[in-house]
Amino acid sequence: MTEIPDDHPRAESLRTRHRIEDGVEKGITSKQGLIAEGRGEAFDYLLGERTLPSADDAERVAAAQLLLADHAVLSVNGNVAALVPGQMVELAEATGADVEVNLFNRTDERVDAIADHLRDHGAEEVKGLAADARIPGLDHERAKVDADGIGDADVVLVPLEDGDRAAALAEMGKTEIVVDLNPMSRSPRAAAIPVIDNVVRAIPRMTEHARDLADTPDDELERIVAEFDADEALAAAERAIRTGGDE
Ligand code: PTJ
Repeated sequence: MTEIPDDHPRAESLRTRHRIEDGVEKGITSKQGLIAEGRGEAFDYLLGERTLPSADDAERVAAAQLLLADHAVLSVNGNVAALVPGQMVELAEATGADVEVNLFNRTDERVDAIADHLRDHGAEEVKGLAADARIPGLDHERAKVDADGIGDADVVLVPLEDGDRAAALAEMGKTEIVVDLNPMSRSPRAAAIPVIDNVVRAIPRMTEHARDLADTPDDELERIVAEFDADEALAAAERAIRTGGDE
């Protein structure tokens, strides 16, 4: 891999790209994951490769929602496993959530490789290997979930994917938090809490917020969640893209 100098104007973005390449080489990330990364990079560029204030608000609301959940599950696909494996485990620990592998291009080899990778990054239990329940209305591999994981969850964090599972989970009455760089994509539009930010920035910030909110009473957490306006969060990100920076 070519050394990326720290003073390169897009150093962080290039390092992220290399992590996805590495994920493909290790059998964690699908080749389509490279294309998804390219789509994400384009939106991140338009957003100024930074966390917008509206995204930081959404990350705090997401943390409050995860802390309030009876059973929260963080869904992990091949891109998320390559980009933020340890950070997902930390978020799970900070919020009491489970971690579950859920893949669009599902093969047993990739599920096992991702589960091992998450364990290498500190996960004690990884769900998604049993795949003994189905999300109704989905006819592809992403419908396969664990009955005692996403099947049972009341809150699901869905970072970075296409929109149909997001809509199907919402249909099942689950509260969804979606992280996606494209505010016009179907998944964040189906979410109760859309987070328009790069997963590499969003997940550590959610963990920080969860730690700050750890001792907050439930009624205060409920107020934080109730005051969130999903449409406004999406509109703020779209404005930032269209105006070249301002929300
Ligand atoms: O590992 P698998 O088999 O489950 O497959 C995962 C991918 C991501 C390949 C699959 O879900 C897919 O093809 O997704 P799409 O339809 O390309 O959508 C990916 C979405 O994630 C797009 O809206 C991108 O803008 C967004 N995205 C890409 N990279 C990032 C991102 N959002 C946040 N952070 C990123 N780093």
